[in-house]
Order: sequence, then C-alpha cells, then structure tokens
Amino acid sequence: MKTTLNTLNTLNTLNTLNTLHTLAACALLACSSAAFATGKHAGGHDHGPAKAAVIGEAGVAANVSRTIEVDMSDTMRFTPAAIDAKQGETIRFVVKNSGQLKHEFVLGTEKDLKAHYEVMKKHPHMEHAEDNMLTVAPGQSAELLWKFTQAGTVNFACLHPGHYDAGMKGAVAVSGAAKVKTVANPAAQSEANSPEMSDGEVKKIDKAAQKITLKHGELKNLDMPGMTMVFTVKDPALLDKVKAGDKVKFSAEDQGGALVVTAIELLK
Ligand SMILES: [Cu+2]
Repeated sequence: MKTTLNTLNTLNTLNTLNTLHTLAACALLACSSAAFATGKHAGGHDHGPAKAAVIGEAGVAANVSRTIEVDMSDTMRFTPAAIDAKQGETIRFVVKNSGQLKHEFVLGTEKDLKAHYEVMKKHPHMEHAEDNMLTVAPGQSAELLWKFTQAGTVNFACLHPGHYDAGMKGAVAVSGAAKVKTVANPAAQSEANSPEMSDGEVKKIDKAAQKITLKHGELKNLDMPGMTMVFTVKDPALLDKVKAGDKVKFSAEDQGGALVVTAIELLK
C-alpha cells in the first residue's frame, strides 16, 4: 500500500494544514502537554510485540472472512464507528478517505492510541508505517488486513493533530467476555548505546523521494518511543550505504517539524 505524497509542493501544503491542525489541537487542549506527562514514559513502552498480541496481528489474505468498508471524512468521523468481529477472525478493512484532509486509520488499545497521539502532536509531520495502520490521502482508499486474536475491545482512531480530539475514533468489539488489557513489556525496549545514535532496522528505501522507513528503538532526543516511521534523509547519499533489512545506528532530528535522518551507520 502506497499513499505517500512525495512532491515538495504537496508536503508544503500538508505542512500548512498540519500547522493549522496543531493550532486547533492546542486550542482544544490549552496546550496542556503537562497533563499527559505522567505515565506516558513510565515503564516500558509497549510499542513492541506486547501490543500486537493484545490487539491482534497483521492478517493473511487467504484467511480473510469478511470485508468491512470504513469511510473517513473531514467531519472527523469514521463510518461505521462501531464494528463487531469474532475472536480469531481476519477482516479486510477497506478504508476510504472521502475528505480533503489526510486521515489515518490506526488500530490499537486506547492507551497506545493516546500515547501515539501525543507523539503526533509533538511531531505533526511524522509518517508512521506500522502494520496496524493506514494513512490515506484525500479521495484514496487503502486496505488493511487484521486478525483479531483476543476477545475484547480494539479501538481505532485518526491520530492527526486535532482529529482524535475532535472525536475521530471508533471501536471493534471482538466477541467474547474478556476486556482487552494493555500489558507493559519492559523487556521489549532496547537500550540506546549512545546518546546521539539510535538503533534501527531498515524496512524500506525510497531514493526518488529521499525517504527511509526505519523500525527504530527509543529516540531519546525526540522523546519518541520505538516504532516504525518514515524519515526524510538530509543527504541522499546516505541511502547508498544501506538497504532494506540492514541493522543500523542512526541520528534523527526534528527540523522545522520534519523528522530528518542526519547520519546513518551500518551495523555489521
Ligand atoms: Cu483524521
């Protein structure tokens, strides 16, 4: 699935939109980032395997039992916002963005979604690339296959700044009795060996767009937990040094809202 908007013009437009959204989010929350300061970084970040086990896992096409169409609109609503599923079922979500703004469909526990949303507000231009999410450009559709492995509630939301606060969220009720609980997994977090370089694994390289997708550990300088993200590279020559699958050390900076990789080293 590829919905990345690559041209600089589009990026500039999006930057403007995102800035407006950030302002809207700030107004709604009175910029009270302190209110979220407690707990978010206490203990291990459960962005690793623990989370996947709770909400389910990426589905396989051969096992799809149903297709569910979900519409995302600029009224900041998902239609439908309430979805039923059965434990063990693999659903093909066909997610359409009928609005003019970029929206995303992210599955997660409410706790994970809120934590990610706070990161998105700090870094409005970040591009995620996780299995449990889709970013859909205006007028486009995208597909996500997901297997619901546990009974309970799996939430979903659009984490673009302002959208979640405006109510862009929903839930999948997975039949069964147990309520889904988030399990902290301190062991999943890798230690950063250097204050400047972070650990990462190259998932994808797009030389034309000067972008690299990295599954990374905690980025201490950006106050960001481990996840998979698309970064812009400062110097396209950096992309000649690595390929998909490589384990690397890298440095990333927030440059005017864009997350930019400034250095990358191959780990042998
Ligand atoms: Cu949205």
